[in-house]
Amino acid sequence: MKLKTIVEKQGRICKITFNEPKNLNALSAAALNEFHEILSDLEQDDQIGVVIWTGQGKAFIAGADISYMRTMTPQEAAAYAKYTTDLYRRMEEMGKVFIAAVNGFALGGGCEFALACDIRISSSKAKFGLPEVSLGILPGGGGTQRLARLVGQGKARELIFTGELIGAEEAKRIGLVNQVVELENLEEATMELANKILKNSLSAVRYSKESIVTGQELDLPTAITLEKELFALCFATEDQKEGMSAFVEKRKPNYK
Ligand code: CO8
Repeated sequence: MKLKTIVEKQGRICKITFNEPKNLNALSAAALNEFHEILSDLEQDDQIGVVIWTGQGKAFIAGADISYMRTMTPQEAAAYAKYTTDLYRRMEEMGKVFIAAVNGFALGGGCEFALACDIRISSSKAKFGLPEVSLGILPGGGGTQRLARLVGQGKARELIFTGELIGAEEAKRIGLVNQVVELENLEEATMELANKILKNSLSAVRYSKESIVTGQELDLPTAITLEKELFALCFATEDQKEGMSAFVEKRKPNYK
């Protein structure tokens, strides 16, 4: 039974709502456990192609649980960071598209969570930031790495060194989020995006993600070689045959 989240599966979409609004959805150890369990379930579920994460109340995720971290030893902090970064890495490595529907505060580990998703759609009311240095720590959930990869070194350093929060429009301007909508339209906009993705071949989307995620960790020639191999693998799928036949026969593809 899930205590911290509401998990709703509908067709090929799974929506997960982090439901601890009282603590602004701070990442407690119990919540992290539950998120890992959800990912284990999703790994086994071939039906699901798109996963949407959102939060209940005024926060998406207000960060790691500060009360929990306060008395940690360096060894405990390392284990906590590993457990958290493993979770984010699992989302990157899974052959599904993860969308963060950022309803409110996405701070610290919450911003890092959104950064590990493939696409971010934000409510106009959301706020983003990595305020860790104001607490005497650094963004240990991948923030020092993923933020710079998304928005560039200069802006990432500014955000991390000042710890300042930015609004949704500024987040969009710097490329941290893909789209900003009013809060009441967040669900609709997210579903619209999910459905656009789901019209396509999910095996092709999965191979594209693998090429992008793995490729950005390689030098360019090696990444291009990987892309070529994955491109060739597409030709072993039913989806390639269906997609190209549908084009030639001037009909819509019917992907399995
Ligand atoms: N941890 C624990 N409790 C929190 C957190 C948090 N991150 N954020 C909010 N809460 C709690 C508050 O303590 C408060 O509890 P209570 O009602 O019992 O006093 C409740 O949520 C409501 O919060 P506020 O009253 O503060 O609400 P406001 O609207 O006044 O303020 C803010 C909203 C601005 C979001 C404010 O709550 C805030 O600044 N929160 C902390 C944000 C922050 O610093 N986040 C970064 C944490 S550090 C981190 O994430 C490190 C990640 C490292 C990677 C993970 C691997 C370890």
